[in-house]
Amino acid sequence: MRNTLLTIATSLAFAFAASPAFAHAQLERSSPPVGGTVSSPSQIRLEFSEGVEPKFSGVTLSGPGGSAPLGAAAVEAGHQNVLIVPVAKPLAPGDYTVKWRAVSVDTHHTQGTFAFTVK
Ligand SMILES: [Cu+2]
Repeated sequence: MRNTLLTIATSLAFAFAASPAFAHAQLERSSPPVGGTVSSPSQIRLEFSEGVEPKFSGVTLSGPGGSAPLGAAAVEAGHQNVLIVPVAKPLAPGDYTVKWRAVSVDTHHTQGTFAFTVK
């Protein structure tokens, strides 16, 4: 019985270590916030759980007028885990979808989608 439990515990540890969603660059916080309602933002700011490579990371933004023009993605000074993407033009009111992709400093890829509303 003791050996069986130990085997299960070991298997779980391996399952977590092998999971691609574990310990990579996950989105922890964003501005505009996920599901939030805001005035037209001047930038999209994404805070990840670990450092990201701005050359291989970025976002697309789509809304009522189609795809919104964005500037080049960069990391925030002193915060390799924060990706900043300038919004080129004021956004018309409506619902927007952010699709982000990130390559973390350990070269693992993650991606996700969230929505916000411009009032
Ligand atoms: Cu990783």
